[in-house]
Amino acid sequence: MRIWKTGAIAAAMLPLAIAQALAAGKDVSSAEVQYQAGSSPLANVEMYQDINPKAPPLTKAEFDKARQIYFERCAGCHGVLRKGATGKPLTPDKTLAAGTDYLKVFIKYGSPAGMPNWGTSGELSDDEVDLMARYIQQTPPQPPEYGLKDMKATWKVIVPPEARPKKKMNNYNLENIFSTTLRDAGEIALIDGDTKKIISIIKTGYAVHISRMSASGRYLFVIGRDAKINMIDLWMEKPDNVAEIRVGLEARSVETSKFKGYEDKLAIAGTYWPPQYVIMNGDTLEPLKIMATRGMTVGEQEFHPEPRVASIVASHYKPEFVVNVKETGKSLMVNYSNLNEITTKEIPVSKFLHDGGLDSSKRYFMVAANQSNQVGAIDLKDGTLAGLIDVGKIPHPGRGANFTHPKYGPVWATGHLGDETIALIGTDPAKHKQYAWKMVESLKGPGGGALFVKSHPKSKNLWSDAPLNPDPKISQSIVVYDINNLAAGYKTLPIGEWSGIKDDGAKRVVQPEYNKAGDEVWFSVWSAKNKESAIVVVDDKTLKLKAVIKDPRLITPTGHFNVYNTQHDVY
Ligand code: DHE
Repeated sequence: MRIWKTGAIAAAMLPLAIAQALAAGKDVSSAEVQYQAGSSPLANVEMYQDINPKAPPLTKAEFDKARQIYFERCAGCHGVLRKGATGKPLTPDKTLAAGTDYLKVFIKYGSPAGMPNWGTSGELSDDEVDLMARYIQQTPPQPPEYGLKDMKATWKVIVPPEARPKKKMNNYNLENIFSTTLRDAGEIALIDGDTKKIISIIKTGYAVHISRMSASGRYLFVIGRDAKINMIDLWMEKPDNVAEIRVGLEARSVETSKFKGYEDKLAIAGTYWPPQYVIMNGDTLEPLKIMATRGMTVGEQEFHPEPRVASIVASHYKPEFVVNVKETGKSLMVNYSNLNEITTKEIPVSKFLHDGGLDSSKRYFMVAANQSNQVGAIDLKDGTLAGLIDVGKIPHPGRGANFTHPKYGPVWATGHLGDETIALIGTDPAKHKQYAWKMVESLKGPGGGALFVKSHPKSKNLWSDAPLNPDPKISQSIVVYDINNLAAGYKTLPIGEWSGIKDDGAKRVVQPEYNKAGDEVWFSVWSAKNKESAIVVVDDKTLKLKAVIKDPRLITPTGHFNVYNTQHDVY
């Protein structure tokens, strides 16, 4: 695992004003940089080179190479249009003033505020550092827009609804199947939760981010980072793709309608680029309605040209999807009952909305505003912001974890990327009003770099991973708390070691996920694509190893989703 050295040398060499302009702000941990700096599929998209005569020249070949490097390494933090996201803006007004030499130092050595040391780490050669310093002084190229016609050109109904089975045609216990992302293989594995055998490996888009279930539990939807959605019919003799579509150039979220009367009727996906979401037919993925998210930010109320769509959740209270828009910091309540004259209510929450999940009553959606160090509680019944809670540094809940705290009643938990704590937030304004929408407790964990927490209504355990912690002892383990004795602290289980993997792979332990019964917990042990990975299953009661699933086809497993728990929002 790379640990970014943020450069004291670089800071010392740079004039203060430039250091401040380009890197000022909060410290960024190596975990955070690693997390944000994932490659964007936009790296392979052809873009128009707009030449600014004031900037150092670039040939077309240099422009194409630099664009590719930018989208592979920089866009996650600095934004597609370089307007700044979690990293600082890199627009020509700022970069031209800094000049090539200063920028080269910055790129080569990094900065104390979290800019990676791309040159001294060996990731970029001196020539590439020079190229990037020139590139970011030029006008940022804009990737193409992507409308209905583009979507339709990629849309395939592989098995039309009338040709699909009328009943379940296999003997699998569908509710206990796990859909596991095989990130770098562009596939998912369907794993039988009862027998722990792989049912099938299904080709998908690149680096599937999440799996979501239709309300009935029949259809599984997965979305790749390249915005390709696959719709898988679990009723088939051998579950497989029945429809697919590419809804944009880069994406992370997909969801389906769950309100009574609309079960399995619609699907929705949000894109990072272009900044928009699309509502589709739930049977076929036919794109029906595209809505843009460009607009004003909360707080300063400034226009943002590329506010990405982060998490999306279906309401159980109304025919609505909650679409969380990252850079503008708004949750949109999108009413899908009339797609022709669609209504959306905009709830200002806090900037940098990212991931989140429902509370145990399913009335409130708890969404992390990660760079704002806050969690918003959206009331899906009243369509209001019930609370905005200050938590630790960079909350990252996944969908979070719900349990009943012995003192505070129902709480929802999130871990943090930027510190070692787990925040517990009271979620029951009816019976525990004094604790509702407050951080009632902050548990101490082993270190930062946590991504996912999990619990289950039938369990007394709370689990937390820390796959991005720079210490392999922490990233290769899991911690577990006894909900009835949180004061006792956590126990550490060496999942990476239990996997029995002998090679020197990263063995990052990622995402606890319960089986349907709530008596075992599954973990991915995630190594690079040329190294062995595994899934480790632990008995929830005894905390002992129950099974290790290994197979050469299990390449880079990351997220995994139990059908029943995903369908019913159990976490
Ligand atoms: Fe994720 C959820 C975005 C990096 C694994 N991730 C999400 C969601 C968003 C998001 C918006 C919420 C979707 C929803 O609920 O509708 N993730 C991003 C990024 O932008 C980011 C920071 C950088 C990137 O380049 O993608 C990023 N994510 C990662 C990873 O590095 C992880 C660990 C491995 C991977 O596959 O890339 C990862 N993200 C996940 C998983 C979920 C997720 C497993 C679903 C959690 C859940 O419980 O639902």
